[in-house]
Amino acid sequence: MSRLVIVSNRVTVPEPGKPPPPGGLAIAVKAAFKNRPGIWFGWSGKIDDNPNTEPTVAERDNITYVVTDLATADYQEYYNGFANRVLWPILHYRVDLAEFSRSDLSGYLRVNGLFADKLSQFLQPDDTIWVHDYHLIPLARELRSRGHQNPLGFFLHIPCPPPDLLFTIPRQEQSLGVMSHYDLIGFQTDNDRDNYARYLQISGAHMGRDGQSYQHEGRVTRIGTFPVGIETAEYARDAEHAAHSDFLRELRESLSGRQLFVGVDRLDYSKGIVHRIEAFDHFLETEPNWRNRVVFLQITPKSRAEIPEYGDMGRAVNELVGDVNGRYGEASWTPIRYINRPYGREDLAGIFRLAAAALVTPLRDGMNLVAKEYVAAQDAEDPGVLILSQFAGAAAELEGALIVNPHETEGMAAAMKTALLMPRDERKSRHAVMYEAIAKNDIEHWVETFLNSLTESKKPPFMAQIR
Ligand code: GDG
Repeated sequence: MSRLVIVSNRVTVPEPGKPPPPGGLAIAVKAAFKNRPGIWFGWSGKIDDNPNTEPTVAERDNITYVVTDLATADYQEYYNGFANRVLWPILHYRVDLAEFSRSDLSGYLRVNGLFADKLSQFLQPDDTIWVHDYHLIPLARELRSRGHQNPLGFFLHIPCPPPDLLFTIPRQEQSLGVMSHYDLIGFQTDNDRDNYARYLQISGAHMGRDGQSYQHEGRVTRIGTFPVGIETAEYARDAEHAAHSDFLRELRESLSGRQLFVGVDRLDYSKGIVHRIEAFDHFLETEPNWRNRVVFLQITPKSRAEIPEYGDMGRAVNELVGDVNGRYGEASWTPIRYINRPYGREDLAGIFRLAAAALVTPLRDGMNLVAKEYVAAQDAEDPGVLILSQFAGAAAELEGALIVNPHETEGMAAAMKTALLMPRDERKSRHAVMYEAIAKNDIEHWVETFLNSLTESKKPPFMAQIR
């Protein structure tokens, strides 16, 4: 078995007693190493302006963590700049929030070159390299230009919007346009993959007959759909276990028989937290009978706090939560419990199991693992209801959810009521369909299908299919 080398923007070396930071990518990627040894390379999360500092190497289980620091300008231009103020908003359909500068783009390209330089010394010719997410799109070109001919795959964790939106990225040919140096590009949904294929066609790429591959300067790149999953069985076990913890007992007692709604999201404008609270407000307004009978727990660890749009959004949520609690709250009941700290994974699993409904209502999301975790955490005999945005990638797989449009306040409020009143038989049948889907397409399935497809991409019969 060849070694697996995974590259992602941020890599956290596990420390005993310290919970990993919240974020779907790291959780998914870690699972790739379960049955194979390898290297996980990326940014340490530290800033260091000395250009001669060597990457730090740490062994944990069968993973060799290799992490490198970033200089202040790199951090500002690559991470806070082009990646998170251009690519993140535009790929989430929010052109209105994008802020482009040429220096940020050159910082983005520079850091991709820097990553390639630092990673090169650790690479062996038969390593399989898997690059993750929008921060590192140009990495393949940088590695190829340094002579690496390894199988190279890329997975985009976030959405890929239609070409009209992709073309709003200034100088997109320098960032998105350089994907042809990969052998395989993976997307979360068919919709994302098809959007990218249309972008390629419009850009004049030489497409294969199947419409799922293209050729550029002698290299064939395949594109495909690989919906990311979770460790379904383990998560279900953790949730069952957590249901008996002291933490859960205290939470249950604090509800005094009220029903629980839960939302868990990084503090990010893509997650639709403001729209969700407005819908809960509407629900309490129009369904006075439910006042004092339901509590909405929103767990929202802060993220990307240095980016102005995130600060603005954080303030908007604070204001709205205060407003709703002030209008409906009573001495013995707070409608929204809003928390800006992460919880441990087991506690979270227990909360999911206790909640009558999860509100997973992003305005756009590549997949959304919280939706899948909520389903995994349920007691199959008395499960809760998943309220899920039609704009989360997960909606393509979780047919048993109550699907909502997060832009329609009344529709979301109606779904909240439906969830609370749904008979047990219907909850069970909806849950069974969803559990089956996430058990079949779990995280191991995701890893195996992507890596097998990457290996296939390198085989000659496939290459012969191109016109
Ligand atoms: C990106 C894409 C895609 C959250 N709060 C806490 C906590 N979390 C965990 C959740 C979940 C993960 O973080 C969040 O994953 P999501 O998928 O919901 O969202 P992103 O971070 O935006 O992830 C997304 C994903 O990559 C994978 O491809 O699904 O579309 O945007 O696992 O449970 N975990 C703990 N405490 C918290 O307070 N322990």
